[in-house]
Amino acid sequence: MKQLSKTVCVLGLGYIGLPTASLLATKGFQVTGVDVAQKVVDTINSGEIHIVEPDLDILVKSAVNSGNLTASVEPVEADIFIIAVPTPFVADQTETTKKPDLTYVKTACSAIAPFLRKGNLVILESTSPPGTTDEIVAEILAEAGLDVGEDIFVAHCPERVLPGRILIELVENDRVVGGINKASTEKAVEFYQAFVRGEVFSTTAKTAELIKLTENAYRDVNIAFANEISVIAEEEGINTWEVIELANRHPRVNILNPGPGVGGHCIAVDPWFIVDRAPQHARLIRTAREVNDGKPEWVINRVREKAARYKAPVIGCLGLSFKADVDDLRESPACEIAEQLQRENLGKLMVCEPNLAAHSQFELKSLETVIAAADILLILVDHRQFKTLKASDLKEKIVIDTRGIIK
Ligand code: SAJ
Repeated sequence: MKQLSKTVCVLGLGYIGLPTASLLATKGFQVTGVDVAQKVVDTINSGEIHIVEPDLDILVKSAVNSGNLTASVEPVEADIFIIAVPTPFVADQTETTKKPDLTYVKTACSAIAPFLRKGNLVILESTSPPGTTDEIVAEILAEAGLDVGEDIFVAHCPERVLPGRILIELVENDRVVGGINKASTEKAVEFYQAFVRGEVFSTTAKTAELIKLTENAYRDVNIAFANEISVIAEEEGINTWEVIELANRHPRVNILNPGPGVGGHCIAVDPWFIVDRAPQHARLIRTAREVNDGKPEWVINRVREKAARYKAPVIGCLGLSFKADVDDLRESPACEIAEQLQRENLGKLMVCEPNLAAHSQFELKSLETVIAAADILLILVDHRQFKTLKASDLKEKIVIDTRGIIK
């Protein structure tokens, strides 16, 4: 693998930017990581981290100690700029379609424009609607007065890593790189080939943007199918997990896992970017979003039915994060359910989330405490700590297992 002693400036030190910045630093690049939050910058400069991700603490510490990674609130001049900032929805939308909010991308582009020099490469990794790299990124960068495409090169290379496996997938996954022109694509491909073991594929910027959205919409549609089957099965009194397990023994069937809904900042968000772009055609994609977004309410209803049997039930909620073994609460259906149960005051709520030290709304309890006290046990996340639970330990309780972990 080639080692290049180039300088890189990474904008956004979150779940993608920080692992990317520290990986590059340990591969010999001189990296400046930029974040708007001073606290994040200070934490990283002291060799610590502000997010939970396996082995990231070790990587950041060694990157910072080597002198190759420095965090800052301001961008610096560099050979390569990587934009890894969030692309959420526009806040407070009452519409049925949600619109992407590109403010952070625009702000990051404006922030680096004054630091651009001839020969620089700018890569957008943030998930973005088709056209963003060509129309928004390239146009803002042109404010630097350089010829975009000739003097500076611009490409989109969507991140594809799975939280919980980020450091492995950053290196192992194939990547799709789309430049605003051929020269941009070539420069960006060369850069990724220096540290990615997977294959790096070339395309256009707009195609790369749609590929990323397609990947997450594909997953969302398939999870929606599993969630729909689970509701149908449960209401028939049939065990969902048995249906899926045995249906999956057919050689051409591979149903995903139902759950309490779909969360995270990716799969619950990105399909809307397609719906927003093509509302008349994206019918299946929209319906999948609605099915998955409707699942928490269905789970809450099951709790309401069970709670009605008690005068003052203790409801134990296991898990708050959006998926197993992470501390990330973004768009988490588990959080949505726990918050709604608290609002409705159906009983005494007790919450266990082993990946968080504290939560602003819930007083977190140990697994043992919740299990001992709960009349109704609601399993919302399949954290490894919960997977050891057995049906025989929970005999006296009503168990609502949204993840199918109790055998
Ligand atoms: N989920 C289910 N059933 C399943 C699989 C997942 O209910 O069978 C739920 C999870 O519990 C979670 C949500 O879906 O709430 C999403 O979890 P995930 O692990 O499938 O994916 P993310 O959001 O952590 O990461 C996804 C990945 N995309 C794909 O797998 C196509 C990742 O590779 C992307 O980089 C990431 O989105 C992103 O940043 O876009």
